[in-house]
Formats: sequence, C-alpha cells, structure tokens
Amino acid sequence: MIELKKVWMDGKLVSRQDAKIDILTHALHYGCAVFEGIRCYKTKNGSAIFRAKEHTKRLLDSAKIMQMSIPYSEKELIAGMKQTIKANGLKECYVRPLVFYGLGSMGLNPLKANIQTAIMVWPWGAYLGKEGLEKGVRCKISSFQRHHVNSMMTKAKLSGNYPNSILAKLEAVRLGFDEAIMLDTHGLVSECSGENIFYVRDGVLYTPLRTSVLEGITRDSVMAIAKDLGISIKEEVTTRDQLYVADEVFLCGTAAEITPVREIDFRVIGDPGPITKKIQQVFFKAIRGEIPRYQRWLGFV
Ligand code: PPE
Repeated sequence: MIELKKVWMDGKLVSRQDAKIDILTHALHYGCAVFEGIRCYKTKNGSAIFRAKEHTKRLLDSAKIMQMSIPYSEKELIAGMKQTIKANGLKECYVRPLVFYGLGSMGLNPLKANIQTAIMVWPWGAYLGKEGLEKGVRCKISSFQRHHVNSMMTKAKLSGNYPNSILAKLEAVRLGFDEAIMLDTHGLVSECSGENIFYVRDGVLYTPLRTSVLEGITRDSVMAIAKDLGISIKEEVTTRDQLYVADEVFLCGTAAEITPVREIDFRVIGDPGPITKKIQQVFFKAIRGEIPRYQRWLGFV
C-alpha cells in the first residue's frame, strides 16, 4: 500500500485514517473532480516543487472549465502542498491535489454539492520503469480514440477524462507494450494515456498541436529547453506514420518525466537519440536546481 501519513483536507492536515469520504460523494458516482500531478525533487538547497505555480494555475483552470469554484487561492494551495510534503517527512515525492464534489446532491446537477479539496503526497519512482527511462519504451497506437474536443474537455485535468486513458493503457499493456499512443477523432496523433509526445526528424523537434491534448507542463518545459539549446521546434498536425519514420521519439509528463520510445507498432525507432538524450540531460539537471536559468521553475519547500 502507498505510504501516506498526513493529508491536507479542506485546509487542515489530518491523519490518513481521518481523511475519509462518504459513499454518497458526488465525484465517486459521476467522475466530476479535477486534479493535478506534480513532482517535488531533492536539490542541494532543499526540496523543491517543480513548476508549482503552473500546475496550480492549471488546476484552477480545470475547475473553471468545469464551473467548480475552488475555495482556495493559488498561494493557499501551494502552501498546502508544502505543508503536506513536510508533514509526511518526504524529501522527494509526487504531489496530488484533488478537488471534488462531495455531499449535498445526487443526480447530474452538482450545484448543491459541497466542494472538497485534498492534497496527498507519496514517493513515486520512474513511471514507465527505470529501464524505460534509460533505454526507451515500446508503444502501440491505441484502438481507443482520444475524446472529441466537444465531448470531454481535454484542457481540463478532469478525473472523468481518465477512463479513456485507462482503456488505452490496459489494451497496450495486455498486448505486451509499455504505453499507448492515442489518435484523435480525426485520426491524428494526440498524446499518450498520461504523457505528451515529441518526435525528431532531420534535426527538427515536433509535437502535435494543442487541440486535443492536455497542455502538459513538461511539454512546455521541453519546448523551453529545446529553444534554449537552439533546437528548432514545431507544433504540427501529426500522422501515425510520421512517428514510424521519425529519427527519435519521446514521451513526457510529470510522472514519466522524459521517456524515450524505442518501438511503435513493431517499427523500430531505436536507442535514445542525441536530441532526446540532450533534452533529458538538461531536464534532469533543471529539476534538481543545477541550472541557474531554470531556478525560476523551483518552489522551495
Ligand atoms: N497528457 C495526459 C493525458 C496526462 O495525463 C499527462 C499527465 C500529460 C499529458 C502530461 O502533463 P504534465 O504532467 O503537465 O507534463 N499525466 C499524469 C499521469 C500520472 C498518473 O498516472 O496519475 C502525470 O504525469 O502526472
């Protein structure tokens, strides 16, 4: 079981045993909750939350899309994350704020339900495995499509969006792959079950348009790093066969960090290439506070 001692629940720290919810919690029935996934890393100046402001802004934006009003400000939420990390005695961890409709109404109109806010933390290693980080993972184009942009709001990190990812992930894993790459309803590449995707061809770095993807904060970090390295980068409509013939492919997300892709649908991409390795190297230094220009991304606990 994941170790978690203290939870920030509606503004106060409580023990995990006391962070209980009722069986009639609205979100449990209808999936209407917004959340974030953030990492806190050990640096030589202490633990730091990576891009806490951007993640918190996205949490507030997700809530705005769902018309949920979070009763805490960006500052209060970030302070809550820091308090939870300290209370659990962790130097390095994953941070999960979750805002959900609690009690007060059943049925599809949630307006009478109260809004609850929780922050949890736990240690989390390499999401797609240590070997995956070093040598690359094997991916499958999913038979499940990413949501149509007018069916589910892909800019919201909404709990109810994730059964789509879970269907894709289960299919990929049961077929023997590590991760699923999802196409949108036009048949174009969007993102993975829990990561954005990049590929390299002839020295240029590409990533699909934002249209049907979650606007990943790691995606944004990768783009900033690439720009600073002088690598030319394009956001473009992408077909699956462009991935098959790419020189390099990698996935990125808070949990997966930067994970190279070695194979897609049995087409070999190969060992992690020079651009992937360079971006990975800079990213891993940036999160640990080893590059002055990216210190702005660190929120010290
Ligand atoms: N797309 C999706 C669908 C997604 O879930 C994530 C994060 C991303 C892109 C990348 O976003 P960002 O973390 O801001 O770079 N996925 C979370 C999945 C973890 C989980 O299993 O839960 C994450 O990486 O935290």
